[in-house]
Amino acid sequence: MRNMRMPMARRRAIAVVAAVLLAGSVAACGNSDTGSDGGDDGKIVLGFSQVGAESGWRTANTNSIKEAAAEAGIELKFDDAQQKQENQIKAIRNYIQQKVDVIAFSPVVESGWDTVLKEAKDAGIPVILTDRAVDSADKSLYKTFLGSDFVKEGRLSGEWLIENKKDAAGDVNIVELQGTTGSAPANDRKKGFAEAIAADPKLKVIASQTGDFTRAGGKQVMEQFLKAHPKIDVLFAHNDDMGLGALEAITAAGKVPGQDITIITIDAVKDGMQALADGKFNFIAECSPLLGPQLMDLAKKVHAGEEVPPRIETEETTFTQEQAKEALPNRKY
Ligand code: GYE
Repeated sequence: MRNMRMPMARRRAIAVVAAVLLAGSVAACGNSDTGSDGGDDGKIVLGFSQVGAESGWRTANTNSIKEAAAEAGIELKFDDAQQKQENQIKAIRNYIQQKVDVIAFSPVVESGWDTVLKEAKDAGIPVILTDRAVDSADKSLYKTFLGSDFVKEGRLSGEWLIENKKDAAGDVNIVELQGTTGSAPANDRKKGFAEAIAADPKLKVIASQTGDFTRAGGKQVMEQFLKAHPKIDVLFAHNDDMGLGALEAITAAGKVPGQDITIITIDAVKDGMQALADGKFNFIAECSPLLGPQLMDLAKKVHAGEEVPPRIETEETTFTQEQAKEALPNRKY
């Protein structure tokens, strides 16, 4: 009855609001019931924020994601953050505004994600961490983390070195080229390696600095190491690219890589495997960049509201020079 006494304009306005609300809830139902809406053509829309294009690994990872999205019929929105966290946060906020169905990203560093992840959660958009982890205490901010065990990669590298240098007389001087400061692979590979070599007190890390996962960085920092330290026995590089850059510095300093200096790297991309097969590197712990197909699978599942395991680990191996020669012809990246 009271309604009847309302002015006509007011009643109309309420009707419009109600209609909009109803339409909104129908659309939202459609979303969760059918498991697809987003794209104009009904495809799932996945917003992906990539770290950058800093290494051979990253290029292979980007290709894998683009190819797998096309194959899975998922519409991919892709952004390259050029190794900057602020660019990643911007990209994620854009994806939230565009109401994509799923957000995935490879966090350049581990810290500082809680605010933007909370925004995605409040917008009801599921997030998948790809390749690298975040250190958020609230695990409900993302659905799952797909990627490698970086601590294990560091540990396997250290264990190989212990075995390789078990008969060495006197101190074994190690220099370390770290990945991007604050990134999960740099933190974890350093940790795993240090834990493993602690078992043999003659193995000593005499210098450790970031080369930012790039060839240029690896070369530049290795030049400094060679100038500052007359006796370097081992180089542990957190990825192939920095090791490849360091090769140039080592050769320029008149030393023979793989002989005068034992070189251990991580990734096992083609150029790294070639250096290993050629005797310039001595050991590589593999880290697979081919995460695309699993990521698309997970995107479909979280979009459909299915439960997924909170951690999905990539399967990996290690390579000696002999094993690299054998594996190289069939390497995909
Ligand atoms: O090892 C390195 C890249 O996050 C696992 O990032 C990845 C690392 C990879 O730049 O080459």
